[in-house]
Amino acid sequence: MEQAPQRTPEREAFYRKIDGESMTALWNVMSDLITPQPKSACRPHLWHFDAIRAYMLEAGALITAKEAERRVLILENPGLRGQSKITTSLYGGVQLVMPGEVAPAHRHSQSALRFILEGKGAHTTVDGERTMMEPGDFVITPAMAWHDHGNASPDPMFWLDGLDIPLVQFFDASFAEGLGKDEQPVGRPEGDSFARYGSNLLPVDLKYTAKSSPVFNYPYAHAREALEKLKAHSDWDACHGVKMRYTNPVNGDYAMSTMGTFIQLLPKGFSSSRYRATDATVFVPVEGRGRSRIGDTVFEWGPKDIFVVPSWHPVSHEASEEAVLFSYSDRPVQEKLGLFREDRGNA
Ligand code: GTQ
Repeated sequence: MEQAPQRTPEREAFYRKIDGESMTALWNVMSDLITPQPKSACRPHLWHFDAIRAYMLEAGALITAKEAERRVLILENPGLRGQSKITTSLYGGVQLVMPGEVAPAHRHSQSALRFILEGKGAHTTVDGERTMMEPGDFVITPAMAWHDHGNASPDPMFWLDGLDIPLVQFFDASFAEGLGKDEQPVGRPEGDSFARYGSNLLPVDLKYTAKSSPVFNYPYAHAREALEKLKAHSDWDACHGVKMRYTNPVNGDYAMSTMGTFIQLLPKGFSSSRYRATDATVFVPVEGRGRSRIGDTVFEWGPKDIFVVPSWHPVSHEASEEAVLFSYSDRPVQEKLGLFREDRGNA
């Protein structure tokens, strides 16, 4: 694209005149609007879990989950401060539920994913079914599903919340309501959805039209076992190691329609090729240690740290110990709209 044309007194006078009529000249803004490559305000960033955890426990002494509705510290991308965004299109936050607490039932048009960081024995109830959560589990709250969280365990429970808040905001499509009580009634036994939809089986006459997967807890133990099996076959992807995406078993699509979720294993000593893609991605190491180079920035990471790779920034990973990384991005949306692009560095 060409640079903006020169400004002259006649042109300036014209711009002022049309400005009063709520109009502006395309040729002055064209090169900012239609860029040859993605130009993002989003920046690479890493939050250490130890720091997040300490601040969260401070927040735990300041406010209850009930009063806060959700006791969450938002992870704000440093290039997008004040906007409650971890990337341009997605939200990230860390939620704490203390022993004995309940985060009261509500529902909204935003979809949420939970990725469990620490603690065992807290639960979430989604549309009448309860699931217990453990570290590494990926749990879904679909759009407009009633949900409340509780912790009957003796330990604080921490998880990462990923929501499509900025996408819903972009479309001005936000709806939300409270149930008016702490907990919704539980109508199905625990494990019902997993047995019905998550066992390589489906109900014989299933007519399923919802956008989100009917499986709402993808246990870490299952994902980890698959990765363990797959790493033995050394056909590791040069950019990703062994990388899998979470799927909706009904149609093989992403588990959620607005956020793609992934789990990958980097074998010890593995060093990945540079990769870039248009989906800015939030990574959460679950096990192991390593480092990621994002453009000129290098992050050393360990379990439960959280880092962001912005759109079209080249990234490469190195695992000093065998590592497992969870990640999420807006890739399903970009794919559906025909916008997703990737560069595996071999072009
Ligand atoms: O747990 O329902 O981080 O509604 C932000 C908004 C969590 C939740 C967040 C929410 C929730």
